[in-house]
Amino acid sequence: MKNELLKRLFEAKGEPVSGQEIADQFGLSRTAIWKYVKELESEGYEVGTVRKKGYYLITAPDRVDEVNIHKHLTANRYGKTIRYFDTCSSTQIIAHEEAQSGVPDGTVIIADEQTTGRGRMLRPWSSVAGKGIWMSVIARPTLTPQQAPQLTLVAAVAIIRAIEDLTGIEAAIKWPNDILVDGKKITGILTELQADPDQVKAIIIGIGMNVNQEAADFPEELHAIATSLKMLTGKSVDRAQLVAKILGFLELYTDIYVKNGFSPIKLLWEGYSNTTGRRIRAVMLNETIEGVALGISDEGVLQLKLDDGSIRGIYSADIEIPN
Ligand code: BT5
Repeated sequence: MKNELLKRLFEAKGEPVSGQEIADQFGLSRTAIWKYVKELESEGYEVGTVRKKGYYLITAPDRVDEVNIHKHLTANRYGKTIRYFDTCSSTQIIAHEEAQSGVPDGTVIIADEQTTGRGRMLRPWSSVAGKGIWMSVIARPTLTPQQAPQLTLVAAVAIIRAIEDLTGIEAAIKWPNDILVDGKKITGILTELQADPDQVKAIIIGIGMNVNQEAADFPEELHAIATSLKMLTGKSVDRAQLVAKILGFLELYTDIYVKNGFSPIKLLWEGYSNTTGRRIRAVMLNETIEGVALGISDEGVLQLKLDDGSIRGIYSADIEIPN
């Protein structure tokens, strides 16, 4: 009901909405509606009252909840169902549980703050309150498990397009899962799989994006390697609008991948890659090798040309760019 009231306030675009009418429609008392208004105010919404006319919305907080995201959403499936948390351990953990309970394709788990956000190999992911986008999309594309890792690359392209559309910033992709601006990380992607041997059940696409942080919001060890959209432009960005943009592009490019294969995505991806043609170092669990990055294969595997002329396919690594 609170969400319904909020929706009406938004739709009225600052004009008063009659508390009596809503109360009648939902079989509630006017006091009940007033209590919901008070709840909204405690969440940071500013609501005004006009005698005999009703309530109107003065300002809304920058919240990444369902109502705010739905104001901007253009996707058909992605983001239709959104579970928002003020704070949670990790949206990735909740998304895994939800995926097993059978939620629909495109369900989004999103939090204002994560207390134990994580990256690959359980590395910590800094997820302070009110400043970033910490979300996991539960996608159920008809793909084989072998085709699933490419979804990281599909997501990277979608995120770059969304950032560019909303801020004009041209970001670059560092294979496989980093989005960088001026060499500093602005977004990390963590793609995890739930699958049978021959069929994907769910791909959990975790996206961590730094949006409105100032330098001081990052822990000391990230100062040299992380940045945010606000640090780059000096302006705050509406996080809910950005989430909606990301979901729109993510649905678009996932559908293109499922329908037409990886080639069209690969083309876009290579245009945004900051490593193609450069000498790089691939740090893997058991070895570190250097060579020239040639690009990616149709399987999303990084092709590295070693100094002896041989070509190695890299499936998973941290990439460094030597000086
Ligand atoms: C990643 O891992 O880049 C994937 C991050 C995915 C985070 C999202 S948030 C929503 C969802 N829920 C989760 O719990 N996770 C996902 P990786 O490539 O392993 O990079 C991790 C490294 O990035 C860390 O070791 C730090 O060096 C650095 N790092 C941590 N927090 C950062 C931040 N906010 N911005 C930039 N770099 C960060």
